[in-house]
Amino acid sequence: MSRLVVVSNRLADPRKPAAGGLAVALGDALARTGGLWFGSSGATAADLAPGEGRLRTRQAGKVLLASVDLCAEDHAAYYQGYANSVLWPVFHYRLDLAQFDPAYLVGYRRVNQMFARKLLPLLRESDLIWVHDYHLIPLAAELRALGCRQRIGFFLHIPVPPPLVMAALPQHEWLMRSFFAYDLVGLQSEADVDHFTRSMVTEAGAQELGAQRLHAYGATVRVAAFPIGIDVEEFQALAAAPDAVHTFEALRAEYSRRQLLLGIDRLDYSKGIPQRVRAFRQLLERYPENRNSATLVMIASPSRDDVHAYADLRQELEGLCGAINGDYGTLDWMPLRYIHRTVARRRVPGLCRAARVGLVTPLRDGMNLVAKEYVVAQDEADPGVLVLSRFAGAAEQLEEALLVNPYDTQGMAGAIQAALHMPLAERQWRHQRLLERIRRHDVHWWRQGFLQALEESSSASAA
Ligand code: ADQ
Repeated sequence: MSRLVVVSNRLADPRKPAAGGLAVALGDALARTGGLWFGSSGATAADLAPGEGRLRTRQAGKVLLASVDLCAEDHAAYYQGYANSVLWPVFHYRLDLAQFDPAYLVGYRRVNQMFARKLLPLLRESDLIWVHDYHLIPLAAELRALGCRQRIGFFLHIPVPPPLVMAALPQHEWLMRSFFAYDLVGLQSEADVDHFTRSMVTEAGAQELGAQRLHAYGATVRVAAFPIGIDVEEFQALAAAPDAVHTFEALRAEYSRRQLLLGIDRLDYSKGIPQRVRAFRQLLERYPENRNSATLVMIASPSRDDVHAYADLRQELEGLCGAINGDYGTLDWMPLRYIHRTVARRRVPGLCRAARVGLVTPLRDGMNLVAKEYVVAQDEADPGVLVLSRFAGAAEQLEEALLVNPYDTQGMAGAIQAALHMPLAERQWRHQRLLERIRRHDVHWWRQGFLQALEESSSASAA
């Protein structure tokens, strides 16, 4: 069995439960093969110059954790700049929010080159390398330039936009070319595979070879959908533990005569949070029987505060939330509770279970794991209803959710009304089907599927 090497922008200690399902699932696989996890530490060091990094290694059980400190300038250009102010908005179809500063791209390349230099000496000949997400797209090309011949796979956690959106990215040819240094590219959904393939064919002149293979620039890459799942058993264990049970009981008692709706996200413009608030307002307006009853709890964890677009979103949201409470609140009922904080992971299942309706309404999302967590947390005898944006990757799998268009405020209000008043039998059959699919396609299925496909691929350098 090959040793697994995971590379991601940030390291998480897989032994800490707060790390979440993905870190735990990758940690399991790493522990089995005695692996290496490589990424940035998130810390910046004043004594480093651009392009320099300080590597630290630490053994955590059978896993070697290797993290790299950057200088503040590199962190700003690579992480806040190119990754989060260019790739994130463009890949979420938000060209209006992208900041195409050429210095960002220079920093992004510089940091990826430095990561390749730091990683190369840690590699063994038979390693299987799994690179994660948009921060590291050119990493394989940089490793290959240094002579790395191991198999390298890439998984993109965010969506792929259609070809003409991708083409708006200055130097997109360079970015596309860098995907061909991988042996396998995994995407979240079939829609993403379609967009990716069409971009490569129209913009990079790639040939489709069949069997999910694309050929361009003298290399062949396999591209396929590997929809990510959650660790169902871990989440169920979390749901049965005291913190989640207490959270559930406290909310049930508080809302015994009211209906609770829940939204949990990072505060990000891709998550459709203002659109959700507008739909909730419309619900109260059009269906007055919900006044003094339906209560929306929204927990939005702080995210990327240092990027401009996020501060604007925060302001917009505070205005919308304040206006609803001002217009519809009474002395003993506030329609909306907006909390700009991260809740402890161990309380999330209790929150989900207490909510009659789970609102997951992104304008675009690679997958969205909250949708899956909400379903798994429900009481099978009396389950709540998932209202899910059709623009989340999860919608391809979760057809029995009430699928909505978050841009259609009236339509979304109608779906929320239907969810609040759905008969028990319908709630149960929808829930059973969703749960069954989420169980079958969990995070272990995802990881095994990807790694097996990578094992089977021949190295790009050998092709
Ligand atoms: P994100 O956009 O960060 O990730 P998402 O899938 O929505 O993520 O959630 C990830 C985790 O964060 C979930 O386990 C959720 O419970 C937790 N979480 C979110 N908000 C929280 C809050 N306010 N408090 C506590 N916990 C919170 C990217 C892509 C997604 C893709 C994932 C995984 O953007 O589309 O699903 O990666 O591939």
